[in-house]
Amino acid sequence: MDGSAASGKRPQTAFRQAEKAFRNAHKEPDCELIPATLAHTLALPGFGFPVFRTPHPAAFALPDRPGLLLIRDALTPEAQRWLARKCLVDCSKPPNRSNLDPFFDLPDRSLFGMQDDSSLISPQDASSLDGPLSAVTRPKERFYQQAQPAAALLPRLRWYTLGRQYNWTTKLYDSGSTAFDPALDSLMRAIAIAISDASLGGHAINGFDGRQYTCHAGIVNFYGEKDSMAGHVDKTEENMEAPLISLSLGLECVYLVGGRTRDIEPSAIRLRSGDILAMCGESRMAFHGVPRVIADSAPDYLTDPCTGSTDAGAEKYPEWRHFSKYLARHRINCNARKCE
Ligand SMILES: O=C(O)CCC(=O)C(=O)O
Repeated sequence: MDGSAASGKRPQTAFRQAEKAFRNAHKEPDCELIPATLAHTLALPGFGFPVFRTPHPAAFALPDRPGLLLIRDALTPEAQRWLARKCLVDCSKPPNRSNLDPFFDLPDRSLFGMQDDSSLISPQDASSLDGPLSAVTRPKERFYQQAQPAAALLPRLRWYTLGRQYNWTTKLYDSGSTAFDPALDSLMRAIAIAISDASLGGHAINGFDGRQYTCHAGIVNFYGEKDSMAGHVDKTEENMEAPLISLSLGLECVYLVGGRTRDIEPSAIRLRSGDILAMCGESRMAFHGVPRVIADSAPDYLTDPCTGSTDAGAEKYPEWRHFSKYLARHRINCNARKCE
């Protein structure tokens, strides 16, 4: 009899045990990645700069996680800087919603673009929180919140929702809808097309026709070095055949992916900046999470403050040194879903 049975406590699930081992004991990802076959090229012409390092990248699958597909180091350094600017500036502002919304009256600009602005951002006024979202996310601590400058709030930013706005409490897309960034949509669609008909040893990994792909919803997740994301399944989307496409930027992380229940021991992958992960088919129903972000692991082409100034469109954004400072200490995950 194990200790948990004797004490009457429920034993920890295999997923929970793995989360703890990878987080606290710093266990290293050890899963076997098997080369998979992409049937189409990875290409996005007319973007103004090369987006993908090669049209025929190395793709990998996991033998016991059907449907999961990893394309290593797919995005060029310039495309990664482009995506960082999209995630931190263009997408991180109203009307998209963030984890800070219930607590602060956020301005119409991104916090990232306001770091040198010393004006204070006020606590959210409870009377302005109307409708179904506010009923479930009413800030409990509003009386204790102080006004804050943007630079102090930025480390507390954990996510922004894109397109159809996901409500973490109701677990529905019931919080309105915003326009999905068209360039980001094109990028995700190019990936969806490239991974159509991907296979492993003659067996299909993804049977979804990427030409039908469009981004209805997405999340930009921001992780500091100590942050994690608990295991969960993304199953709100009506369309579970379309892949969930997920891009990594900045610090590396340990990514766990298991099966349909938490009792299945998950596999661990190290995700790096520029990687594309697609959850297709069966893996759309798999528990997954991020138990650990790995410090000091971001690539030089993101952390070097002197890089990026000649990138296409760079003049519209804050100087790269601000991004380089952020990316040296953070991981960004940008993911997209087709909902119907
Ligand atoms: O950060 C990641 O790679 C995973 C994000 C995720 O699982 C989610 O947003 O549902």
